[in-house]
Amino acid sequence: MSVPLWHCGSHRLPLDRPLVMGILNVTPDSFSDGGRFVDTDSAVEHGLAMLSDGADLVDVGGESTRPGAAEVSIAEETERVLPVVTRLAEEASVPVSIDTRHAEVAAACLEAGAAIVNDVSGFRDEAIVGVVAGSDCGCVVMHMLGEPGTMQEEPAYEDVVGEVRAYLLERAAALEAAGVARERIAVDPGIGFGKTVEHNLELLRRLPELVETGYPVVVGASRKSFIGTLLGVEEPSGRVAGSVGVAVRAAESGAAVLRVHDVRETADALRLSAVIDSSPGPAEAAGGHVEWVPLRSVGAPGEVYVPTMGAFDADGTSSGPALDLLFAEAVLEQDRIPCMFYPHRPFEGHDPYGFPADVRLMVPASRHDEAERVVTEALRSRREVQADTDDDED
Ligand code: PMM
Repeated sequence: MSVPLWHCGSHRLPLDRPLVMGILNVTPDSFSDGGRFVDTDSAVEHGLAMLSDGADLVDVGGESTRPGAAEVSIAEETERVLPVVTRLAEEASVPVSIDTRHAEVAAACLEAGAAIVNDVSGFRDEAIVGVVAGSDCGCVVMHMLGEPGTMQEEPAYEDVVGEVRAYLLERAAALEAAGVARERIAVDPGIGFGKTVEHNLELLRRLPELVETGYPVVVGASRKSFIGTLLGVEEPSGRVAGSVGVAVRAAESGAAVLRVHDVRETADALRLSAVIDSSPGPAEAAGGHVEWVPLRSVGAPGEVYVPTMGAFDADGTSSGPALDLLFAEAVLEQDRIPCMFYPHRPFEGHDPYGFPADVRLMVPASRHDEAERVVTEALRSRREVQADTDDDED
């Protein structure tokens, strides 16, 4: 079974487990982290820390869209985000996303290496559609009712899920008509954007209806006010546990990307939830051998581990993805490239090899390209030897 991929510039993000998108607001006035990362160095440092904590993507924003936020000019927004996007695109191994409604900001950030444009207005403006159509970036199409300044003034829907879904499909179709490939598009119901507490809950409860559209679904509920209202917690920093609960629930409902402030907490919770699903009980029962790696060490401080296995099962020429992975592990060990399995090693001694879809071979981000080259080459030679042997036998 092939894993669906989200195409974002040169990145291909496998969607066989939920991805964590870390939020980096470079604004003086966002509701949760406003004012914390206004200078470039502290913003970049926080972005890299989120990667060590397990973020698969970083989303940089320079305009607060909370009701009542001060207007910001395009020049000011660009000045806030561009240096941060530029540095992160250079230093981070994961895709950098730019959260903007403005074509000029999007264009400048794509030029600087951003791989995703996240538009909370759902690409309503022709100009930003033109910018993304002229690039190969990923696109997050979000639903917002009205405009940020007034969106929370008695928002009303006949059927919130039906209307949000229809809007997202209509905007995605407009992007596709402009030349954006379907594989590049993700959709987002826009939790808190022109929605009451009840609207947010209904969107989360009926999330599978958005997942059914076939587009990867992004959910951004982190620390938002409905969580504060429901828990009776005024301070956004007191909403972490509630936010993690919502993220895990959204992932179980099929969300592909969780946009969050609390990366480590969310990534840990999602990993544990995934491990329960891929628990190797049957392999152990069959006398197999299972080796666990501490989940936290995927992204240990100072060294970010990234998957390097995508090509192995896509290749399909060998006796199975688990054998390919074990072969790749041996090749990497020979070349002294550190690697580990996440969440655990394929089950040796178990026939057929137990292989939950989301086992990955991880290598340090800094050695990813080298690892991919070495393993691809080794797999190719093995295939050639195999083909020669087959010929001799004929
Ligand atoms: N929420 C905010 C900003 N940008 N983008 C997407 N795709 N989805 C969201 O839910 C979303 C967003 C506002 O929240 P923040 O201040 O926590 O960033």
